Amino acid sequence: MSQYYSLPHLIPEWLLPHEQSPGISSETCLCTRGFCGKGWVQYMNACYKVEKKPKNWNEAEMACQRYGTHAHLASIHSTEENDFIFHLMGKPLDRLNGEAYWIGGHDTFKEGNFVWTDGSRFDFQTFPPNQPDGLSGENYLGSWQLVNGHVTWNDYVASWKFPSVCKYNLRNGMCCASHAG
Ligand SMILES: [Ca+2]
Ligand SMILES: [Ca+2]
Repeated sequence: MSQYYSLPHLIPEWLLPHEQSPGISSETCLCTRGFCGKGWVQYMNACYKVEKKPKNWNEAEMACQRYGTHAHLASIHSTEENDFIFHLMGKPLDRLNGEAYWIGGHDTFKEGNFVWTDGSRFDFQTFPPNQPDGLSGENYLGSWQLVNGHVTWNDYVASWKFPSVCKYNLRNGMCCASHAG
């Protein structure tokens, strides 16, 4: 990862002094904008795709991977990203009628130790009180439940059928390669 990608999201690109941003060329900057595939929506340096058709968690993850481009069920790393996806999914509010959606977190390797299927760090979480409750087989993260205005997650068994959200990161090499044909 270049230094560029580790910068706080809230700093607009044009505020970055060039002399302190080695590695940012006009080419890499171009490559981080507007290069999501058709049907994907860009937010920051990643692309997202809504999968409306309900699937179980494993099917949902495999469906994301079938898109190639290193796509997986979405990992989420900030409140802003979590809120973005909530709106992208169409604000599903009736969780009692299955209106949750799958994201890429699971704790199948070690109970209570959640990881993301895309391999990124599990550095953000937003669970309501009493979740994750780690009930038998509840090893897969879905969003949501609105608690005090926050979009929160729950651990579910994989067999629930929910819509899902795929994500892939825009990487310089990948988008420049596709740009070059
Ligand atoms: Ca668990
Ligand atoms: Ca649970």
